Amino acid sequence: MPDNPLNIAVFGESNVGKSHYGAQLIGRLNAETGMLRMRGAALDLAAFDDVVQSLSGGVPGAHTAAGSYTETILPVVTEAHVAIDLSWPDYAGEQVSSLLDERLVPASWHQRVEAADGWVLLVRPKSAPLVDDIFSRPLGDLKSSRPEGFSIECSSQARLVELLQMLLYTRRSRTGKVKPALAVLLTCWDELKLPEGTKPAEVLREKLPLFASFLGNNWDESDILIFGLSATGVSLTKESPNKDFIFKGAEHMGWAICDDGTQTTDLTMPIAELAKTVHD
Ligand SMILES: Nc1nc2c(ncn2[C@@H]2O[C@H](COP(=O)(O)OP(=O)(O)OP(=O)(O)O)[C@@H](O)[C@H]2O)c(=O)[nH]1
Ligand SMILES: [Mg+2]
Repeated sequence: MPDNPLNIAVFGESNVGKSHYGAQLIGRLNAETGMLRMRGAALDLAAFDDVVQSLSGGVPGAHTAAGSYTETILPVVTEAHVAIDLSWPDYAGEQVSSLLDERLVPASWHQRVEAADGWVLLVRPKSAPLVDDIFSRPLGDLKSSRPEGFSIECSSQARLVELLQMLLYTRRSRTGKVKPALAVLLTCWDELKLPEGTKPAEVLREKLPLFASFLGNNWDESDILIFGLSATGVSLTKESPNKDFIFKGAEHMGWAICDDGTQTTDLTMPIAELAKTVHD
C-alpha cells in the first residue's frame, strides 16, 4: 500500500444530495459489500448522524445548516489495495452560491482544492433546467422578453462552468498543479424517469449541453468519468416514511449507474472508479 493515500474531494451546489450520499456511503462502507472498504480505525462521523438516523426511519434528512462546515475524512481502500483518504465536506450548499457571487474561494476550501488528486462533482439535472441565457440567445432578445428592471442571471450550467473554472484557477495559481481527474455524478437519477440502460454521458449531453462541452474541451477523455447516482433510490417525504428503508435497512436502498448504463447497488463504485483513473 502506498505511503501517501490518494486524496479525493467532493463538491456540489445546494440541494444536490451531498449529505444523503455521504450518509448512504457510510452505510455501504459499514456493510462491507462494495468495491471500497474502510481501512483504519473508527472515525468521527457525527456530521452525518442526523441524516443516517432520518434514513433509518424512512424519512429525508435535513438540509445542512447555513454557516456550518465540517470535513469528514473517510480512510478507505480499493480492491486493488489503493489507499484513499476521501474528504467528504458537509457544508451548506449556499457556500457555493456565495463563492460564485463573491467570486472568492473561501480559505477553508483551499486545502481540499489544492491537495486533491481527484474531484467528485455532484450535479442534480432536475434542478438545472435548460433555460435561455446569454450563451443561447442575444442579450437584446433576453432583455426584451423580460419585464423592465429584471436582472438576467447565469443559467445553472453557466454556474457549474464558473465553479469549475474558479476551482481550477485557485489550484493552478496556488500550486501550479494540473487539473485533477474528475467524476461528475448526476444525482437523484430516479427523478429523471429514464429508460433502463440510459448512459450517464448521454444524459449529461442532452440535459446540460454547455457544461458537457466545457468538460469535453477541458479534460482529457481518460481523466473524466460520468456516472448516475440515486443515493436513496426514491423520493422520501417526512409525511409518509418509506417502509423499505425501515424494514430492509437504508444500506439496501439506492443505486448508481455505470458509464455503460448498467445499474449497481454499490454506491462506492463511482469513487472506486475515480481512484482507478487517478492511480493508473
Ligand atoms: N429522489 C431523490 N431525492 C434525493 C436523493 N438524494 C437526496 N435526495 C433529496 O434531495 C434533497 C437534498 O439532499 P441533501 O443531501 O440534503 O443535499 P445537500 O447537497 O446536502 O444540500 P445542502 O445541505 O442544502 O447543501 C433532500 O430532500 C433529499 O431527500 C435521491 O437519490 N433521489
Ligand atoms: Mg447537506
